[in-house]
Amino acid sequence: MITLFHHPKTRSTRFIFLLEEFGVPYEIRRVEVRKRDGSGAVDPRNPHPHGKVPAISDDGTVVFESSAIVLYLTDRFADRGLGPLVGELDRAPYLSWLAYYSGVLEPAFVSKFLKVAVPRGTAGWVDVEEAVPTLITLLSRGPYLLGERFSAADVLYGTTLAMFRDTPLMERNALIDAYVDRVVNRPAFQRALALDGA
Ligand SMILES: N[C@@H](CCC(=O)N[C@@H](CS)C(=O)NCC(=O)O)C(=O)O
Repeated sequence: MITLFHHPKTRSTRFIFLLEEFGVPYEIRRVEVRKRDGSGAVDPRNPHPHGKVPAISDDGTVVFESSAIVLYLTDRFADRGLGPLVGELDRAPYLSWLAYYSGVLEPAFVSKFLKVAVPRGTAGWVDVEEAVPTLITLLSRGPYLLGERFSAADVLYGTTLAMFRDTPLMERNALIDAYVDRVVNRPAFQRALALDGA
């Protein structure tokens, strides 16, 4: 049984979405997190090494960090077809875009949000102005990151772009809009909002 360590309206909400997509039994364990205003503390019940959410436990086996959790779950529930497996043609782009999510896209948005200029050629990531067009090019080839196939990676990207598309952090774009709508209109996302507990 999967346990999701969760706090409402955070990066763990999208894992309710993902677990709803899988349709497997899971429980949500609400934990507290440190807040942006400096309040709060690391919750000792949360197995993430920095008390961040999401983290999961699979009958005691802990996985933390969003991209790792996505990969773990798609391999663990391989029959659900939500991620290409070893030996499948799309495995390479799947791994690449999962790593890109945490290694490039998140740092790009967070740097811009914090008004930190990304030092070209030095940081391991690029700025939003370079990252988003890369995604637009990708999405011009198909409705999802892997082309015709919806995968768990779209849960990460779709929910992230849903959060930022209406903000000054990125320019509005029709392809991104259509992509985000495809992802957030899925019934599992609507169920996740109801279960979020916010
Ligand atoms: N790199 C982590 C980021 C997780 C993260 O920063 N989560 C926020 C909530 S959206 C959090 O737990 N913040 C509390 C803290 O940093 O102590 C991941 O992608 O899973």
